[in-house]
Amino acid sequence: MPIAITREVSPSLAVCELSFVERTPIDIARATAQHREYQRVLRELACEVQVLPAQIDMPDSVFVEDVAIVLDEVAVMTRPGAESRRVEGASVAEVLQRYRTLRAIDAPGTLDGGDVLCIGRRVYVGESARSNPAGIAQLRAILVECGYSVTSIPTRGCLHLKSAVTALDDDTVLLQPRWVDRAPFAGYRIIEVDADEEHAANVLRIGAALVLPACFPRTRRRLLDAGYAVSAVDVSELQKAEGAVTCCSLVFSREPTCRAVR
Ligand code: CIR
Repeated sequence: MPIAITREVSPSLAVCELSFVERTPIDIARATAQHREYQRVLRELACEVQVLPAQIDMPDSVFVEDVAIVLDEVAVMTRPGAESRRVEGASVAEVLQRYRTLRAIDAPGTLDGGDVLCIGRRVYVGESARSNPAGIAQLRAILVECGYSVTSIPTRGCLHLKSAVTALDDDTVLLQPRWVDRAPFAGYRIIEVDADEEHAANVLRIGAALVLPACFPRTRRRLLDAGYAVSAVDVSELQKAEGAVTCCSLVFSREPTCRAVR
């Protein structure tokens, strides 16, 4: 059973960081209800959902994906690109250290988990406003030790690499061609998002199942037609905070396959 670490919506979510989305009012009660429904869907997909308490002084802390990268061998605590988010990692690290050896990205490196896409033994890292070359180099050094290849990929016009591309299985990616080039993913089958659903490339993969925001029915149709099982969740209030579905959890298997080498 995979573990999914989540954190309750902060009452201060409305003052979140925003980069490519205009600020509009966020209904916190609705965001909380949507987040609970998201957690329910994860449980339905056989995840053991762990819930950290809300942090009033950390507006973006519901987006736990950005503070850590959890692989079978190691968990890497990031140093988020937005300074306001650098306090979020400590309580997540407390939970993760029960399951994995922890490593960390140090200054001057910055890295957001939303920029890190793992497909099998391949790791793709977005060169974004949040993840800098020093952070990417540190991640590369840690993961190469564990036997992963690490490829950095420029993004444009979006917050993170995983805003632009996510994996549907180990051979297929879902991609928004406006925000990332297809070329680095030429070895995969590429499904593009529907042209009218700009933000639809961020899909959460739990085993063979996929979770997609409910507001992208056309892309969902494409995925269903390609044979995937897709659960739709309404995350409209979290999307106003520039969040999506991968960012609200850290999903990993309980048992590491081997220990990190140092
Ligand atoms: C931020 O700008 O950091 C948050 N408002 C949204 C983070 C979303 N994270 C993600 O998609 N991995």
